[in-house]
Amino acid sequence: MKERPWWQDAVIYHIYPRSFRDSTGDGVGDLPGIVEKLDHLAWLGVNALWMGPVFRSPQVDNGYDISDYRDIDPLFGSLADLDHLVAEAHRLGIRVLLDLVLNHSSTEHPWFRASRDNPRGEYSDFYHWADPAPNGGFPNNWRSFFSIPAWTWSAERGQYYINLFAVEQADLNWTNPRVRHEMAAIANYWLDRDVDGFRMDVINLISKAPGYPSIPPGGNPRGYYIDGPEALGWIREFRSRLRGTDDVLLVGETIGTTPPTSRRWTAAESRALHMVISFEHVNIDYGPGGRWDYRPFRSADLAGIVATQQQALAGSSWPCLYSGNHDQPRAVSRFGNDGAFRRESAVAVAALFLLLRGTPIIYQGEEIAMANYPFTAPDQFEDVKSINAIGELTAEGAEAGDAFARVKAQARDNARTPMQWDATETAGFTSDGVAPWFPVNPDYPEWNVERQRELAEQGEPSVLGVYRQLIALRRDHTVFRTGACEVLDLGEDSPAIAFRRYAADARGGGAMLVVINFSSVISPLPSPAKLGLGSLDKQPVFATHPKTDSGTLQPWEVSVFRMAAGY
Ligand code: TEU
Repeated sequence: MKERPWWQDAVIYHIYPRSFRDSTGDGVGDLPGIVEKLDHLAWLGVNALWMGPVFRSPQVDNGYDISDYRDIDPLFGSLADLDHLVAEAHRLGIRVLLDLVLNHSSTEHPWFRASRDNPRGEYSDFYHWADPAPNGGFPNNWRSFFSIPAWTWSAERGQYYINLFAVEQADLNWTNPRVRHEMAAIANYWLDRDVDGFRMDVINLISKAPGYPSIPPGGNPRGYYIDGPEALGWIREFRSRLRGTDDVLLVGETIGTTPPTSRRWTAAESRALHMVISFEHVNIDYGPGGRWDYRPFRSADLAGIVATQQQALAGSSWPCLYSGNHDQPRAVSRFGNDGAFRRESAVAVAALFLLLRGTPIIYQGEEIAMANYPFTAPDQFEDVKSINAIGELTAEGAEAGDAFARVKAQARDNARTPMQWDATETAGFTSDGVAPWFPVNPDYPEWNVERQRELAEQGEPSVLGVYRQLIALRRDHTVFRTGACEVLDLGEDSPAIAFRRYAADARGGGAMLVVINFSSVISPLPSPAKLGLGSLDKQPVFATHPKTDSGTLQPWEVSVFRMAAGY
């Protein structure tokens, strides 16, 4: 009987290294700082960590612009520090995933310099180069994800190159077999240093439509540079070249993909990716104008998206579950209520993303309900994506205040403030007297690990304590790790989200029902009859609120019921 892959029983903890813990006193997080805090991950009960890129980089996009794939940027430490981190994590039973950025490199990478400066040299087609259009303009109408054209002119080469992100991030040409060999060689270099797998940055963008055709007006980039024609085959080839056993985890970040394509990427028979980080639920509040055009959403909208994701990835595929990361506003601010119900809603969001079918990824700070930062002016943004967005919105005629308000709510900067460890001067992120690279959220005296751990150990309500309980619930009840999942239809107007976890091979017998009031108002408890289920055990196996009456759910209340046999 084939052993279950380790990641299907795991909970992964996502670290943004520059904001996790600064051990050297330079104001920036580093690898020894992560080692200092591994006991926090062990206490939570997570089984793996994914850390953002720590390779040599000019840091234009905070490390997602790599100039040397085989060395650690001195900002974060050394190769020896990396080896030590891996060894210490393994000693604690925590696997280590690195963040491989293989769609593009920094324009400071030697490959790019050679490709730019020597059009007939061996690196000439390591990147995507094209002549100007007949009118002298960009070769086509593609736009970058950072609000600028997807092409940049190189005077040295006399051609344009593709940059789907910042100008300083040039897209590698995976059509070139030598590029593909180099990509696998990079991965094997880190596998030889005992890492356990990779999160693969925007890996579904590596295949561009031949000839770089423009996208028809109002068209979608899918097939042009999202989920392009060769991507699946190249990823399958990449995986076939990896050393190590099938234990090596590949988590693809697949921006703009769809649930059916996610299924194809992760189906066992595809032998491509094991899981994908998809975006349907984190685009839920995008209006017609995209990220900076906020649109409110209802609980039923989120339940519908989650249901679609679960259905698409049932069977041999495997979902990846997350409520936020370094590219998203803070989950409690986006999905919850970071005002009157900050603790309760943070727990409700956690229950949704920790108890569905799939592998949860917890982003640093979610376990203590870290919230969006109270930015007051656009010059406080550090992220190239935010800065470019302000420029684009202003160029489109938005008033300065409107442009700022629209970016502030959704800025990636919100999730990049230093981790809040305690109530000392810089929340314990760096040494007293040292200015952190980015400001600490002023709410740190109340919202920090130390305070929440004290509350948890006193048996008082704390987000951190509930995260630990939910992780234990997954661990202790097999059905949460191996069971099938059915998200129940409670109707468009229901503020509740409910789903059933059950053994795929039989109904009931340890099946669980999770019911969450995903709102800030008291709501009717959906009746078991309405849920189409038989009687439930009267006492929940987990509840955030004492069951006073069976008719209502308190704001953001979570209850998990064992279901009677047969359901
Ligand atoms: O992100 C992909 C990406 O496009 C998001 O950053 C973007 O913000 C999107 O609109 C999310 O809704 C990956 C990395 O996670 C990100 O940090 C990098 O900036 C990007 O790729 C380029 O490497």
